[in-house]
Amino acid sequence: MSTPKRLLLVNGPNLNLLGSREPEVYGRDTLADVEALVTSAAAEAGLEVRAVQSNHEGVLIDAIHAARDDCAGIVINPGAFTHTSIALRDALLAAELPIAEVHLSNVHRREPFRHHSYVSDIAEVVVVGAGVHGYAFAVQQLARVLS
Ligand code: CA2
Repeated sequence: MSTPKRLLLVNGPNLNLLGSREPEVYGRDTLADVEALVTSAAAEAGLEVRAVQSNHEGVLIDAIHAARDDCAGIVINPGAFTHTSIALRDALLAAELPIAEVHLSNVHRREPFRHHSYVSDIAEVVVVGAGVHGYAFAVQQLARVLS
């Protein structure tokens, strides 16, 4: 039997606060709920998940570098680093893995500084404004890309 393929789930700064503040913007689900949802959606597609959340750019970059060795794709909500981090973009490019970018909120209906993403043009899949369900959809679409 072959080894199951693995996805890296990356959640960026402040997403550890999910469910505790701003429910009108980000919903009531917690980060643990998101990780369970992604694990379940991935299992349905025969994929495993390694989850990382950090408020530190370098920690996220190290996790993305490590994914190159043992992951088949990356599901990422980079949080505010979406709009600022060329370093994160470079790490994603270096990983040479298919990327699904997820945002809980519809960033295009928010402040202009949230309209630009350093990730979208290097992602296979971009899902915005679908709340936590966007993560499950991103997994399904990434699985399709990988199959
Ligand atoms: O909509 C998204 O998923 C975002 O990536 C969330 C980021 C924001 O900077 C992006 O523009 C869009 C912010 C995550 C903050 O998460 C919180 C969750 C609960 C309470 C406070 C912050």
